[in-house]
Parts: sequence; C-alpha cells; structure tokens
Amino acid sequence: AQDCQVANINVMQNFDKTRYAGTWYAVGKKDPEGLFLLDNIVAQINIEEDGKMTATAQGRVIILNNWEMCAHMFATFEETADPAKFKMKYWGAASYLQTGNDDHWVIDTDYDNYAVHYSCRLVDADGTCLDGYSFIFSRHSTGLRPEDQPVVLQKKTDLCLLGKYRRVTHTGFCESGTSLDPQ
Ligand code: AZE
Repeated sequence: AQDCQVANINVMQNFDKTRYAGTWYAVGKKDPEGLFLLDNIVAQINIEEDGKMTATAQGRVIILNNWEMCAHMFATFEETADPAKFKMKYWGAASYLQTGNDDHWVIDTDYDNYAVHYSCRLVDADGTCLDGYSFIFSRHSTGLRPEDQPVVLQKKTDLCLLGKYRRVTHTGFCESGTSLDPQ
C-alpha cells in the first residue's frame, strides 16, 4: 500500500516456506535504529523435521566501540495467521550479541533469485513505521539479476523505503576464520 501504513503492507501471497529455505545473501538493507549487521550478511533458512522454520545468519558487526567481528546468529520463527508473516526470536552465538523478537515478513520472492524482507519494530501513532529494517536477499552473492531489479524497486517503493537502502558487500569477512566468537 502506498499510504505507508504498516497494517496495509502487502506480503507474498501463498508463501511457501519450503521454497524459501536455503542460503540467501543480503545484497541491500535498510537499517533500523542502533546496532545492526554491517555487511557480509548471509542467512540460511531451514525447515526442521517438525515443519518449523529456523535460521542462522552471520554478518560483520562492530560492537563495544571498535570491536569488529563476525556475528553468528540463530533464529526460530513463530507462524501467524498470514503464512508470509512470522515472529522471529533471535540470539547470538556469543552473549554480547543482540537478542530480540522481531517481525519477519516476506514481501515478495521468486524463491530462486530474490526475496524482499521487511520488519517494523515500532509502529508510530499514525500507523506508519517509526523504526524498522528491511533486507533485499539474493540467491547470488554478486547481487540481483537485471530482470529482478525493477520488481525489487517497485517493492521498495510500496514499503515507503525507496532511497533508504544501502548495498551490502560480500568480501569474505565471515568466511575467513577471523571470527572471535564460538563457532
Ligand atoms: C535475518 C535472517 C534470519 C535470521 C536472523 C536475521 C537477523 C539478524 C539480526 C542480527 C543482529 C545482530 C547484531 C549484533 C551485534 C533477518 C538476517 C537472525 C538483526 C546487531
């Protein structure tokens, strides 16, 4: 919806979590307030034997003024009445990382190439989002395919977040074994 009301945001129709499973590279992000993942962000979505969705994620962070590390995160998802809207409980492999309970909405995906994620943490009195974040995910670490770019651009516009995204680089920081937290 173009009225920027969180309650009117359209999410993926007939969302199929089994097709959403697997590796996603963040190629774009809109940051929330406060500490956040910087770059080299990779999410791995899993469907457990009981059918529940879980995830692991990693990304470069800077914590405690200037301590750069690779954050290893875990998440469990609670389903809601809408199959594309989840509640995500998450925590870090190390205790000094962030824990939280955020919305995890899948706005659009073709499952094989791109996914647009959205999470509003704080809805303002007027119904718009006061603090939230969004990821553009790709199955390819190199970015979106040219044919997916107009689709994603339209979704950014629908979310009232056009111009608020930054590119997420993948330099191998979280693959190089320089992580300081327990693997
Ligand atoms: C997400 C993909 C699914 C699993 C998880 C995700 C989000 C993770 C964070 C992590 C923040 C960590 C910080 C550490 C200092 C949506 C990428 C867990 C928001 C800030």
